[in-house]
Amino acid sequence: MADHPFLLACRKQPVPHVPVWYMRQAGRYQPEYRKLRERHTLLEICRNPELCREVTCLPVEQLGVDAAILFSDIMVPLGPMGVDFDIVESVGPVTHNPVRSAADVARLRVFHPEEELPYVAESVRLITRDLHVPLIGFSGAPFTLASYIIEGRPSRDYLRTKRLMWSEPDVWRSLMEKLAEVIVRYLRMQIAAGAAAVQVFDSWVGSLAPEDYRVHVLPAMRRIFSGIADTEVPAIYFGVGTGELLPLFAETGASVIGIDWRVSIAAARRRTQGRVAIQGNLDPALLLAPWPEIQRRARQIIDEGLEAPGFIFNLGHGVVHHQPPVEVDTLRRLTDFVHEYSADRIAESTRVTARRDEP
Ligand code: 1CP
Repeated sequence: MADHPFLLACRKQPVPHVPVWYMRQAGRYQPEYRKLRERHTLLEICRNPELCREVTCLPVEQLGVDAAILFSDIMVPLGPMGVDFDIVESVGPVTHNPVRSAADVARLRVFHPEEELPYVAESVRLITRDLHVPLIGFSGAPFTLASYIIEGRPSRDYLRTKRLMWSEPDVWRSLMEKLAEVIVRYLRMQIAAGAAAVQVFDSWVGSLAPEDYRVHVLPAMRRIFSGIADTEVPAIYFGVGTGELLPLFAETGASVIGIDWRVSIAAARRRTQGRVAIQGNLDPALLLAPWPEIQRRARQIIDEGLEAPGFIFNLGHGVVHHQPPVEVDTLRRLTDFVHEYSADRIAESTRVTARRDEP
């Protein structure tokens, strides 16, 4: 498993083809998932290792992707911290007891995931028992998790979150530290159970100015990545709209940075000074476009990705939930295209290098 293309790319080592997986590759666009969701809530699937295995592995079989991602939600570890939440249909995570004061933060419990979330480790063990590609474990990042528990629901502008950050910096720091500690423990549990890589989702941190990110978020991110560094599994850090934050992302200690479609791969490499591998960045809306347009844009991304070592093809954000849905066939075709086109390009450049080296 150590020399699987996905893990090689994470470590910026040579690959036979560009590895590919998709954020939200398990979800509503799949008829099988929609069927399962008629009988089970999202959290029921997360808590049941057999169902979790089924949903996690389905896209690997259906799409032929190079990695699986544990089926769960970023809210899961907040439950044992004392956050009372639901995942509401067509809304997302809703917190019934939002965290808005020093006392609210003081009440949050830093717990032992092995004791309180044993089903997550059990799912990882069950999934990795016969999975033939690496399993990515994951967690939400402190800022993005804080945004859900402070706002109480999905937000557009994060006004309460930013107000707390600026007006009570000590309370904010304590919240970031508690979340970071829980995240380190939670990721370590997934790695110990068999996750071959982890991704930390900071979906909404792109709402911050670089100065605010540096002061109010970066310390917690460094703590997270240094807290799992000894495990030596690749750590991917992803956010949306983070173009201006990328130089600071390179200082977090993550080994791979996930970018969206608003920033080019070349710019991302420059801004991170080539220190990390890059993952991305097809606009997920393109999956609703005609195939020739998808193919044209995928080709551009692969060409750019291959200009330096360390590239993983992905979307710039998750597969969209749309009516009519993204077709499973489109993602299958895209996966095959990424593999075939990149393998040809890599084989060609290897031949050119070999010819050049001839005496
Ligand atoms: O039942 C459903 O289908 C509802 C949609 C859904 C799904 C499929 C939710 C509610 N969560 C999930 C699973 C999930 N969540 C996965 C596993 C699927 C996979 O990748 O294959 C992952 C990795 C997440 C992580 C997650 N949850 C993020 C980070 C990634 C991202 O998309 O930015 C975030 C922000 C959430 C919160 C959340 N949970 C659900 C929704 C609809 C949302 C977003 C709400 C919002 O817009 O703020």
